[in-house]
Amino acid sequence: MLPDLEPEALVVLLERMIVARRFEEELIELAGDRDIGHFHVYIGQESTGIPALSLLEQGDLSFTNHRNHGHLIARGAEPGPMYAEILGRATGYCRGKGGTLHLASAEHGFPTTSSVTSGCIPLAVGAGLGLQRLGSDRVSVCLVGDGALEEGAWHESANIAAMERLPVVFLCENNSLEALGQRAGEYPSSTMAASDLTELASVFGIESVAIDGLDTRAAHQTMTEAVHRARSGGGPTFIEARTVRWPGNRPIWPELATGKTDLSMAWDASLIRPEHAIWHREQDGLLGFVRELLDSGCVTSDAALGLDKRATERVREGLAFALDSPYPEPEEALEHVFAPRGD
Ligand SMILES: Cc1ncc(C[n+]2csc(CCOP(=O)(O)OP(=O)(O)O)c2C)c(N)n1
Ligand SMILES: [Mg+2]
Repeated sequence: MLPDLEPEALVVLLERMIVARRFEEELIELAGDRDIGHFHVYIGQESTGIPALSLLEQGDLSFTNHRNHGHLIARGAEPGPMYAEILGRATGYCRGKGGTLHLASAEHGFPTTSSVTSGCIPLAVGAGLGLQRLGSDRVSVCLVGDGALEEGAWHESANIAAMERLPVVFLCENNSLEALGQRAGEYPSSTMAASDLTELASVFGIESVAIDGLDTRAAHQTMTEAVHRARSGGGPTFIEARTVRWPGNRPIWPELATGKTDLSMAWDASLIRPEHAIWHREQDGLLGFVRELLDSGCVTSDAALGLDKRATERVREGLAFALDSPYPEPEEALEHVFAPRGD
């Protein structure tokens, strides 16, 4: 049981985790039918980002990367304009000019998104500096993968964040632990000399902690402490969430390797087939969270299925809205691209 969360709040977390999962399962299916360009999915990391980001408040800023879909859903973004953005439609959050790789929504606390690996780090630190200088108690959250820490931008930004005691939380989702590497045909993520990623932050004197990315409670609790530290002038925190790479994320193009998630597997183990059994039994944070909520009596299996039905309908309605939406007019190509000159 998550100690400081009411049952209603836990159900909201579960619903967001299901929406994030269904959103991307539909997306992968769509990509099988039509060419929508390259994209990355957050499947398998929901148990980190959803509890961590859902606790942010209005005015808190977050800067994410190429694996952003779950992060936006965590902060309340809607499937319709997200799909529209991915499909380049005028009704997307960035009017179709950002696509999946630069999917951002200022109204949900994502001013801009960079898929340049590590690009969001200086953006988040700069925003933290701005918030501090303005005397605000808002925080800036930097969402990166382990690969981003290979870049020089990490070291410069971490140094400044530490020296200035900036209100920044670095949430690094390390999905390299299970990766078999390039020779096995997998996507390379990071190759580090450091044996422990937290050392890359603690060397600057930044408070650093590693958590199990499948542990929803740990993600929520650690983020709560980090945000409190940032809001009260205690400076930055680095959280490394050790996550398991979803089998469908092993090839460069996402595949529905484990099929569409059947939530019933959480309470009926006889539905788990031998293929990917370890994933379904132990490594899927969504199924794990359902089990946790069932055990603590927060939801029943019927209630979980009801949430799933609602989430799936919401996602499908969003996709229909996006597919029905127009492309931007060619005359709009240069609108909202450059900041207006202040005279
Ligand atoms: C500067 C730069 N180099 C290379 C790439 C190509 N690229 C896209 S995702 C990725 C891996 C990033 O790894 P990580 O930050 O750990 O994120 P993950 O995909 O593992 O979640 C790379 C190298 C890029 N986007 N930007
Ligand atoms: Mg990675």
